Amino acid sequence: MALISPSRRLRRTPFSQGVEAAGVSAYTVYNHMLLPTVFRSVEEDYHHLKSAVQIWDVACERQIELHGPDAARLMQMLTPRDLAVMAVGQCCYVPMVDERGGMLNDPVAVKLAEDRWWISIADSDLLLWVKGIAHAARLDVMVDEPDVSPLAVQGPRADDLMARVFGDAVRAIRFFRFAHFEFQGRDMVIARSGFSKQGGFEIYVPDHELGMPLWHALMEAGRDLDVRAGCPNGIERVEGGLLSYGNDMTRENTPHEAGLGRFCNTARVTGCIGREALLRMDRDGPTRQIRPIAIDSRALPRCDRPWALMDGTRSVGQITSAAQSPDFGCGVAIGMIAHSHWAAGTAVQVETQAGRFPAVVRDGFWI
Ligand code: THG
Repeated sequence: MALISPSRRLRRTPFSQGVEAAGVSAYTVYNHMLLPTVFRSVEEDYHHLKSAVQIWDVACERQIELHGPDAARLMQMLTPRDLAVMAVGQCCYVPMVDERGGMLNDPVAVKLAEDRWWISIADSDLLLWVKGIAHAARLDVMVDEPDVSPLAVQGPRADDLMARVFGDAVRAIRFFRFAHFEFQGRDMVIARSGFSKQGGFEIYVPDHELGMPLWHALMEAGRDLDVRAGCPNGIERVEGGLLSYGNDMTRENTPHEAGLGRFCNTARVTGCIGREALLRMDRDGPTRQIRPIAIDSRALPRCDRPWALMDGTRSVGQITSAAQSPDFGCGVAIGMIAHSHWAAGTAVQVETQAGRFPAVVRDGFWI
């Protein structure tokens, strides 16, 4: 593939300099920003992520800040997940839908204070929707994108590395909780979260100038832990069933189809957008849904377009993410498949640009 021309519209991050020095070999574009996808090779990065610790430039997980008396009310308008039970210091994975119940984003909500929230967004222009809602509903709340850039520390040695830079107190942070720490005299929100199943943290870096000093401090402190620059890994995240908005689900899908029905408390949440549509979906149930699918393959082409899922000549769904797994010795995939074929054990075929492969629906993801 040809190169993509950089320009102001394709934003660099506070860590881009470190990423480049570490020898990044491929990027994708996410929220109009650079997101590394490969350093050495996807396979080598994968084995290293599962055995050591990596520093990830995930600044493209942009924050939408809600601040003001109506922040909590606006937040609950934006998601069918019940936020009444959410405490300050907590993070929540929250589906967001439009008035028809179509997925707009699947961000992580971060409750900083009763009247101050961050929405840590996936790849869609959610800021425009949130500003539009706040304005049209005449809410008393500031909606903005602050200069806050997440840096993830992921892998089995993440706790040890983080303790060296921030102190042993980071070890006490529970999953999807955060606490405040200091780095060079500045406050940083640190959460136990991240887009891998290997464990780790996300540091919300509060301005551009702190980016490279923090990057260097982590790299320095982790030398003997074999710390490396890394990025969300295309094999590991499919093994773990972590969904990618725009790939695995779009505005054409409901949270129920995306398997995110468990994060919707629509009956209880009276003020959320899309409520009527979601209640109908609660009643009827989806006719297609995301499933883990094992492909009988030795190697797979790049899954850069949806692959048809076939039962003979009949199309029964599509694969939206897939990769050959070194650890499981098969192709691992995320697919949207019709009710008639979604039962675990169902045999199907996958139509790729490199030909047809046999596949089987699984009852759970690999990790
Ligand atoms: N971290 C932060 N922001 C993000 C992401 C992130 N924004 C973009 C994108 N990732 C949002 N999508 C996801 C998808 C899955 C998870 C987090 C964000 C995730 N899921 C866990 C799981 O499915 O096992 C836990 C979900 C739960 O139980 O609450 O972590 O990664 N800051």
